[in-house]
Amino acid sequence: MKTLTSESIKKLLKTEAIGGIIYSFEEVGSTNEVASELARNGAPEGTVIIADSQSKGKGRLQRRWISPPGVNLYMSVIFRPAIAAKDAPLLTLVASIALAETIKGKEPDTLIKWPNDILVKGKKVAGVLTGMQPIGNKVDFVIVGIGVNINMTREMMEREMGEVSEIATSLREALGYDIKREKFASDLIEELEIWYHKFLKEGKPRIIKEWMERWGAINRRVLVRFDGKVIEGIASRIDENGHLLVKKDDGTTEKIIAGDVIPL
Ligand code: BT5
Repeated sequence: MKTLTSESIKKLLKTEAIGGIIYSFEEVGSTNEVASELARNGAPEGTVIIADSQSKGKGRLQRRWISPPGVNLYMSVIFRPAIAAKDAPLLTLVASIALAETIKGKEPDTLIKWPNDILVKGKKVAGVLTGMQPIGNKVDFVIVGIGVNINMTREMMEREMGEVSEIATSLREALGYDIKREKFASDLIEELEIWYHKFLKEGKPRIIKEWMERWGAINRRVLVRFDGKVIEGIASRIDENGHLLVKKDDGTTEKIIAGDVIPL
């Protein structure tokens, strides 16, 4: 089995701002943790960390990201934008748009699921986990971690993921053929660069608008679990902070900062 190396990705990359430095590892606990450590030690913006497998891949809210070797992409990018700390979650949206664009080039049935999932044919193919280190009320660095199921077969997903495999998919499963991971990684880095620069130049409204155009649940009836509560209503939009607004049947609107959405 071929591991994913920084050289193989750099050979294909047309950009330098992101991916000018790429560290690749056979196995780490979590690429987000390696990235945080490097960022704390001064690694520049655009540094990319990739691992062939993760022993402690992380999702949100202490959840696990299943990260077997040889088949997928586990990548973290260090950003150092001159923005307010409260705007750091916008980078999750930037990464989701970049992911959706990279995947849509191969499979048109690609949608974003709030806040950080990418669905292909209705199943989760990728997730984004963003971490931030502030200095005062500004950002010191943001780590954007991206996991994409690329060449896992259904059989592998069932074996590695158990029940989770029912809601998961891979690009290979959707497309019916293997994808070159280094090409996918370089395409994704290029999209990240495009959308990150749009964010820096044009600001939040452009990103919110582009994100909503790729969102699968706009004006759909949803059930949301958050803060130990469950509500039902119409997912109307996200606000300028990326929080989800759900209009309940009693006419009031609930703002959700972190939670899980199930379309009804
Ligand atoms: C996420 O969390 O979707 C964020 C995933 C981010 C993973 C990347 S990999 C590189 C970087 N380093 C890390 O340590 N993490 C990032 P969340 O929305 O909480 O989704 C987690 C849930 O997705 C789990 O509870 C499972 O139900 C499901 N899941 C776990 N592994 C999966 C996989 N490989 N494919 C699809 N679904 C999965």
